Amino acid sequence: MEQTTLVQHIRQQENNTPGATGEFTNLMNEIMVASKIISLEVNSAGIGEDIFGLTGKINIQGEEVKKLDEFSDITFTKLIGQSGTVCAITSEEKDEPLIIEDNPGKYIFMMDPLDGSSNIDVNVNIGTIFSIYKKKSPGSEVTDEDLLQKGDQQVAAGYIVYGSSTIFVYTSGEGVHGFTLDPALGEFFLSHPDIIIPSQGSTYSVNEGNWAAWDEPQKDLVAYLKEEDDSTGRPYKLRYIGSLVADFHRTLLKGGLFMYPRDRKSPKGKLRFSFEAAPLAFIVEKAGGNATTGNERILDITPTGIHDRLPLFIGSKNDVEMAETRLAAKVKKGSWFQWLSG
Ligand code: AHM
Ligand code: MG
Repeated sequence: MEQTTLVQHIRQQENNTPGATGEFTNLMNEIMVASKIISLEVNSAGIGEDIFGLTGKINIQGEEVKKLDEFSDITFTKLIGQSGTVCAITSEEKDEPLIIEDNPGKYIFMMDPLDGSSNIDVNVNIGTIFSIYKKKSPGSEVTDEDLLQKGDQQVAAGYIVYGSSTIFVYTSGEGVHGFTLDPALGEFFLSHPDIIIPSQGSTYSVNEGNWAAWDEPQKDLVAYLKEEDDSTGRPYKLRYIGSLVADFHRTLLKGGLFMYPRDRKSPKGKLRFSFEAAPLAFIVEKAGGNATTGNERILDITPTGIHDRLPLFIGSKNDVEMAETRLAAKVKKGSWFQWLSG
């Protein structure tokens, strides 16, 4: 049986793009290599060197042992920064963007190098999320016009789940495709071509421990999902891993609704626009789903800072629409978050 590798797939997309120079292909290849290195490191975490978070240790080469999230950040930054394909890299791990002055390329790379960090040391799935934009501003200087682009300006986005197997999912605008790493061959093979999210699911995914800090519309929405009603398929099942990549991956394949609403502790929301919400919104829309803040399409948003946070409702089209409709119907004058957001 003929099997398509990730490298072949990326090259095919380049061949189908008139005027393509190969720069995007090179960038994607570097992302792939970095993800393989991190996959190997994640899968051997705990063997020998203690990489689970105890910094200050010295490894056999006399270097300080990095935490896995730091290791991922450094690996992606090194490989992509030297690839000649990007002029800036922003990372959830870094306060400021890294501007590439030596042999810059035309792309901007944004990443959450290892998402779900609370799950690293308990052997639960973690992942990488990335997003690619093209430099917009004229001249060689990288400006806010380049770093703070509207979500729908993404050229490509993807994520890698380091789980029972390592899966690389990406879209460059034409369909969403998933590749599974064959650990023996060290190669990603196409395992999930043209992913389409079911228009409705049967699960909801949210940190319900935050209930007391939610406003009334959010409580009403979750209470509604738990009611019994055969005609609408309720109650929904609850699934929450606490690693966005893993919760999103399940939602993409099986359908359903993932939510991280604003709450009293995080009045703006917890998840970040550039590193989490926007790339996953780009992917879910290309797979036929929806992503909103509860009342605004994520991809219509232009961030004001690289670490902007916002509420996220993402998943099956019907489920996200249902959530928006219920939230809107229940927003009453005087609800605390209306008051907060003026
Ligand atoms: P991180 O970037 O520090 O790992 O935080 C993001 C994670 C997401 O993976 C996940 O969806 C969410 O935080 C879980 O948050 P909580 O523990 O509040 O439920
Ligand atoms: Mg994160």
